[in-house]
Amino acid sequence: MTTEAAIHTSVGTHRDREIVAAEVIVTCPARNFVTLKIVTRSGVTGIGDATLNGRELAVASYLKDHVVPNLIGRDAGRIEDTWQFFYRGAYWRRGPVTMTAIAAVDVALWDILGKMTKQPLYQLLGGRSREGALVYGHANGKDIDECSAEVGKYVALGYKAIRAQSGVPGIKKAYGISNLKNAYEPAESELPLETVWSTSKYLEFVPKLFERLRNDHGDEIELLHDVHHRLTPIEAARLGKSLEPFHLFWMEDSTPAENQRSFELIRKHTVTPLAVGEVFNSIWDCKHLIENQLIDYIRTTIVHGGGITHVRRLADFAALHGVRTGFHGATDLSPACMGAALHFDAWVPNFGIQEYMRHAPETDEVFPHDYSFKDGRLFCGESPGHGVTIDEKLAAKYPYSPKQLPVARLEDGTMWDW
Ligand code: EZ4
Ligand code: CO
Repeated sequence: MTTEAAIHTSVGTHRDREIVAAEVIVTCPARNFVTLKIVTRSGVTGIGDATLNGRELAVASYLKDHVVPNLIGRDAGRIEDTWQFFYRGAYWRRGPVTMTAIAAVDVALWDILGKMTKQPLYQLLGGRSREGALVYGHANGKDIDECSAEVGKYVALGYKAIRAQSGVPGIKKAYGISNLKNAYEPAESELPLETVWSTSKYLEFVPKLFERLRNDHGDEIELLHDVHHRLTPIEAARLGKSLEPFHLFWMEDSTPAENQRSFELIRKHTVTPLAVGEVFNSIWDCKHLIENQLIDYIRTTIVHGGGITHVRRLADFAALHGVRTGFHGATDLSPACMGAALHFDAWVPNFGIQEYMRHAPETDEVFPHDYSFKDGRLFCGESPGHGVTIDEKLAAKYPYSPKQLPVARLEDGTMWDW
């Protein structure tokens, strides 16, 4: 027989690789996560993160209602074809819900391929370019004193790069500030929390924060800052310029990026490196930014950018233009995303940095994983696939809890970007 079903390869026969089950698991161990689990006829299981913060059930429904019925009977080894099927086959292109769902399928299939070939994911991508991925942690405080003390704690933990966010005098609830007992979790209420924003107060304050951090912690530590889409392009240019003496590793999301040309204006005025893209879901969201070298780091993640298959394409495109990766890694991206990201980070030649907000202990227990932190870096493990599994029994003990992200208004009540 020369039919495909009879051809025996190192990844089994077509029959072995046939997808026989796919399940969407929604769980809330400290926060909500959506996970897709795919099982082959030979009993190999792979998982992919499908979490879209504040819109979790939209992705769960997209997967259950529209993707899972198409997965049954497919060859789990046809990763590229499956990606193209769900991307082109949806007719409706791109968008965070679709691309997150496609990513979940894609990552689960790469995980299965790793297990079938007994190779860690980084090996399938082309092998290691480095041992560990430089990560940045999150220091924040209600004021400069508290923020600086937190930076000190991260230095003591061995971090080489730290994102700093501080409460701003006159702004009641600035972005990125936790109560310090818990990690910062913006989706904290069932309906969006209303926050108030003042650009002028913020712009006056931020250079003072970084002046103090350089005074307290020296020049060697890498410092980062997230503007979280609050400024207009010219305001972003001013902030970048005023932060130049403190040589930040990057200024993140300084203005919304739907209009990619906005960054031309920022770039014209400042040499502060620019990072953007945690809300992007395809190469098309950053094509102009990358081609014109308007940014330095692209933050699109595996989970929201269509999985390994699409983000690899994006990273290769970025490499041609001197743009490096700096994946989003907040706690609303599950350990399954972090595992996949760390394998990608171990391989990708144009790696820059990886965001790392530590997950809550409950989250870590539901998603057993083999990555580990040492000396400011995260190291992916050597187990086949991406090295992250899900304890379904434990997951079932944490039912979904509706939560949405906050919104922001200017002081006169006008809706603004959160
Ligand atoms: O607000 O992940 O860089 N990190 C961030 C995060 C995002 C949340 C949104 O779900 O901007 O804190
Ligand atoms: Co951000």
